[in-house]
Amino acid sequence: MKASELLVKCLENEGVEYIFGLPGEENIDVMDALIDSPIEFVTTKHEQGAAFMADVYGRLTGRAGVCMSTLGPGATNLVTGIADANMDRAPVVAIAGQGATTRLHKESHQILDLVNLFEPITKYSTQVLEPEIVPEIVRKAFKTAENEKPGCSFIDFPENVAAMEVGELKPLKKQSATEPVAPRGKCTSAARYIQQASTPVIMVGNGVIRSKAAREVVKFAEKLNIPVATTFMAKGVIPSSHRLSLGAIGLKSKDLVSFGFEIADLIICIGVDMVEYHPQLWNPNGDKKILHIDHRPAEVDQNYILESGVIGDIDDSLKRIARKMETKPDTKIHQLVDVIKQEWAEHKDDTAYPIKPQKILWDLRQLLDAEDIVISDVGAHKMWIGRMYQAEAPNTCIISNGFAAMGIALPGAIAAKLAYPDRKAVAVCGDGGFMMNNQEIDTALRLGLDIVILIFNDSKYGLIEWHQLRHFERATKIEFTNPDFVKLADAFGAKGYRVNSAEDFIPVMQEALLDGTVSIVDCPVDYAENMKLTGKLKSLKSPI
Ligand SMILES: Cc1ncc(C[n+]2csc(CCOP(=O)(O)OP(=O)(O)O)c2C)c(N)n1
Ligand SMILES: [Mg+2]
Repeated sequence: MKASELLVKCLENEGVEYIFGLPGEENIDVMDALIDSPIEFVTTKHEQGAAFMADVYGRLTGRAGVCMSTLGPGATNLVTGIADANMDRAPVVAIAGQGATTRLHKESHQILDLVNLFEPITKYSTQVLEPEIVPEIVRKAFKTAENEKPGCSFIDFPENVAAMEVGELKPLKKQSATEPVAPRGKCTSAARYIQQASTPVIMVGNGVIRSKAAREVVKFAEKLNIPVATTFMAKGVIPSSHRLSLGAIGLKSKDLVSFGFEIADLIICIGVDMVEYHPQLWNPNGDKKILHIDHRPAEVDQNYILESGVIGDIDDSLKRIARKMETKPDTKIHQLVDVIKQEWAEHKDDTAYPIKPQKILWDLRQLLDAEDIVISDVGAHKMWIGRMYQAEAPNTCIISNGFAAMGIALPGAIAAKLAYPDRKAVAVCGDGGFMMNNQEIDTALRLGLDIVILIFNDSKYGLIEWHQLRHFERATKIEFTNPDFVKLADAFGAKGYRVNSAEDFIPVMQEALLDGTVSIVDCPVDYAENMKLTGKLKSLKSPI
């Protein structure tokens, strides 16, 4: 057996279904070994697309998504997607071919020190220097990527090592550690802090989704009667329609939910990770009492000083804390729930065109089932989705808010459809982000996937215009020209639609969702709403 065949056996042993990537000269041995494997290699049009697919696959399944490239330029093309996965805490294993070990010591065609390149954007970055160590390296890569907090592993596989004979080595047994539980004293003191608090609020982060503790969070909130706000990356942990849901927190400016945090005398942070949302934004004076319930100790931050931390399996901690607790009375924060929900519905009957982002998202919600998946790209549309899209279940609204890289949504929708073939997958993109990875339409078509790409069309880098206007009251260099998206769809062999009025949106989307192929919906959006929101939030008076 060759080392490349052993690598593939090790990947099979890890339960890998798909490898997203691009073949190259230096990974031909692995590509050849894959012919005899049940693992499906998904050929993408760009390595960045492959990395984003692995990223979203990992985030949705909790099992490492795998992507592969060749050396040099193939590997550098992986970088953005890998950095995104690593910072969004999505488990990914990236493998790159490399030149032979006989030429790594000198200047040589396409040779780059990949282990060092990937070091700051992974949890583990290594090179296979001997064929015998393949089983250990693969096992370690998956274990490291999948363990809390998840992230990326990178394996550099030189071509001469890949071709070497290894004899009959076997993959290592898959083992995963059981999360330790929190000490009893910590649960008791957490219960005491909550008991003493008169106006507590819960803030939930993506750690809850990763550890599949959403149901327990809802039970905990219900038993204690405490309202819950989620980060953008934790949308759906508590259904938006729930009587205790305050929606999501994530804007840089003050928002309705901020009034709840302002008056709260205890903020119970569950699975919260500050890469998702900076604590300075909800605790500007650093004086809030914070209870941190998570798998891992909190990051050090002057705006995140803890009253107490409960470190251990989240599900278990919540059960044990709740057991000691009585239901608490309603507080003023409860009154925010209705105010926030009224705002989601404010523009549902608006017929203005271009369409208001609020109206698009309201209508989109009506068209999708609770388990269908929306993947947001990065831009102004993400802010609206984060703030207003009503997610009803965890992992049904994927937002990148750690690294926040444009271009994730279309490859992400491909991964979502592969992970959950029975659910609908809608990539909601800005026109800028869509154009960064639109070539993956071909990948989706080749795979025979039905996905809908909904483009918020403003012919601008809308979010940047919004920032510029907020800071300087004028904007620069944010405009661009789009291709005709309907013709672009046609050129790929996909379906293309243009929304010509607000009333058009639902029927067009209904058709697109039923097409059974890749459909692109070009939807002109009215981003005048961005600055209107800024103005509104600036002069917001507390409704409670
Ligand atoms: C890869 C990448 N480049 C640049 C940025 C900075 N950035 C964030 S949003 C944005 C503009 C997004 O424009 P578009 O995709 O059209 O979405 P819109 O804001 O118009 O909804 C930019 C340039 C980023 N997050 N990621
Ligand atoms: Mg745009």
